[in-house]
Amino acid sequence: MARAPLIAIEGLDRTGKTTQTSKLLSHLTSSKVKNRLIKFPDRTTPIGQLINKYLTDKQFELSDQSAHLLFSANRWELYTEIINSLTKESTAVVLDRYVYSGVAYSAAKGLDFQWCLNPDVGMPKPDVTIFLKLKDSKATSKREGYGDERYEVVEFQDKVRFQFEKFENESNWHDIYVDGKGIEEVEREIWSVIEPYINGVEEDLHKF
Ligand code: NYM
Repeated sequence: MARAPLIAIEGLDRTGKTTQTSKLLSHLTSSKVKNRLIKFPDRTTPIGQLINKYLTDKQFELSDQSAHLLFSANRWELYTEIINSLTKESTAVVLDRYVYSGVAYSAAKGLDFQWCLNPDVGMPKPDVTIFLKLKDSKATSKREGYGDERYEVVEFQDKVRFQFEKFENESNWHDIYVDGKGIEEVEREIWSVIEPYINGVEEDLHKF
């Protein structure tokens, strides 16, 4: 028996994740695959609202550890929904950021990598992860609105990228470079990675 796939789209800030995630959902729908999007942080939940304040209000201070645990708690708020979608509802779940972002952003601040992963232990592992990658992290700093939120600073993004790269040996992790490519070219590359998974994956869910 097969179940629906769990697909994660990861990347640094402003690499086009949200645009590409919506393109991917359209491809899934055209291929008659039931699908849903979950974006992390999910800013609509009670914990998500606190995270939104933290990200947008630079006067609102939290310790790095507390912020980290809130991001993880925000994923646990959606745990049951994710599992039910994949199993009971045969619905592919596309995640716009996930555990990898959680670890990479906090470890980039200097928190211990394994400590950062621990609160997410038990969350389902994606069947396939796309990492939208930049050769030059300055490339996106010219995008409109860059710097509005906490973390949107080129030097910090370089540190985040270094932490993300520690996950590159995860199974089913795919790097896709975005610099100098048009939206459609990246969209085609993503689809060629995802398409083999859309008709279902082996039933067992792997966990972090
Ligand atoms: N972020 C996101 C974290 O620091 N930890 C996490 O666990 C997650 C999911 O939130 N700069 C950071 C990365 C982004 C910020 O995400 C908001 P987005 O995708 O820009 O809304």
